Amino acid sequence: MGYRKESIQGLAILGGTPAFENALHVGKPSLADRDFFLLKVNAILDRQWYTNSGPELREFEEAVASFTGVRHCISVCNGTKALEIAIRALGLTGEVIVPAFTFVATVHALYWQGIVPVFCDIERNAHQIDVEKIEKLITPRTSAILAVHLWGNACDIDALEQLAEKHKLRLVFDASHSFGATYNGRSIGRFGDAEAVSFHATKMIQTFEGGAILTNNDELANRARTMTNFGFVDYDEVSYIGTNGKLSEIHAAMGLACLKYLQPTMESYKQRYECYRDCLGGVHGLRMLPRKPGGNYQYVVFEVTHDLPNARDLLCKVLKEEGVIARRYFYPGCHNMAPYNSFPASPDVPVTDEVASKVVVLPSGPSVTNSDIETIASIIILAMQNMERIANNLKGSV
Ligand code: T4K
Repeated sequence: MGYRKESIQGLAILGGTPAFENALHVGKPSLADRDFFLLKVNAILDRQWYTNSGPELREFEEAVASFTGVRHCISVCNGTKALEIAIRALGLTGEVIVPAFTFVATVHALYWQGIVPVFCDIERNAHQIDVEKIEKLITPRTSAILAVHLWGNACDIDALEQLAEKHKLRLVFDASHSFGATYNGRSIGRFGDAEAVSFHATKMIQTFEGGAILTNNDELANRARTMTNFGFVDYDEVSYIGTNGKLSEIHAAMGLACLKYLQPTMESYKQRYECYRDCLGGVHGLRMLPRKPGGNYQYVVFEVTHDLPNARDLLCKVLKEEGVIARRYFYPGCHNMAPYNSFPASPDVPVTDEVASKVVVLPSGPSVTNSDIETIASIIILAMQNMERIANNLKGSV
């Protein structure tokens, strides 16, 4: 890191930035047992069975299903595809209610299938979909609610299940952030009609790229698995439209290598979260997002509540110049991104708009040490104390 106290205080800053790949990033990949992975790579090469439901994939799916306590795990090539296939296999149509504050893949997965996303606001405390605002968005065209367990915390599953039941809607969860998290003591992955997880390189369990559909519904699982493999139910027999959503053997092997380290990985995320809380809890102008019981600690999320309206962006700029790549996830909100920003009616999502202008996600991957966190915290504290001066010095550049 290029941290220099004098430079920040003098605010002549912004020189000597380290190379991008040497900076501290939000999403460094999780630990994996490297020797175990390499042994598996050799076995895959010897076996010459590289994809199409080989032994590594089957073992990975069984391990994920057993860990989450769900009947079926259908692994796919990424989390976006997991959402798309779940949506399609459930036969969703018309409109689906989805939070405006999420990674854009959640919303794209709907629109890609010709389904209109109807944006719901989030609640203020933990940024989850605001269940109380859903009911007024339901129309005769609504087929489902697609809720997101944002930041590794479960959303209000009981209330969502009741609402879905009352209105006879399907309920799907985007659990991309939430592997390893629980809700009332039960693993995320077991709720709703289906849950979609991501095993992207930046996630708690990663397969380079990857994802899975988790469900207890046998029929849905069967359909999703068939759709993942072009719709084939037998050699030469296709029963419905499918796609190529398969995860390869080498990806599955990486997943197994990461699963071996799941407990220490989760523990290390918790430890870094607590270090941030100890260093930055109570700093004026900052609010650390609370972790809900059972949350997995994957994301370290703050809101910059400083009076200056662009304080969050100024802080990100200072951090970047000091070699810390903090992220403004999920700015500016999906409803403000194309093509959704040209929908005829703008959604009423004031909390999303406010939160999107305040959130900063700090580096918390396994390569981030306590000493890195202390340094990041020092930069942030200095920047918060000098925000007006930073704003003057950077006028026009942010
Ligand atoms: N739903 C939700 C709620 C999601 O958050 C996501 C994905 C999805 C659905 C879709 O799942 P996938 O189809 O992706 O499986 C990243 C991830 O690419 C994305 O998976 C994730 N959510 C999203 C929150 O973050 P970007 O555009 O921020 O990625 P990028 O390349 O800037 O990487 C983030 C940081 O991680 C960088 O600062 C560098 C570091 N990094 C990244 C990679 C790929 C590494 O250190 N090593 C790496 O290999 O989207």
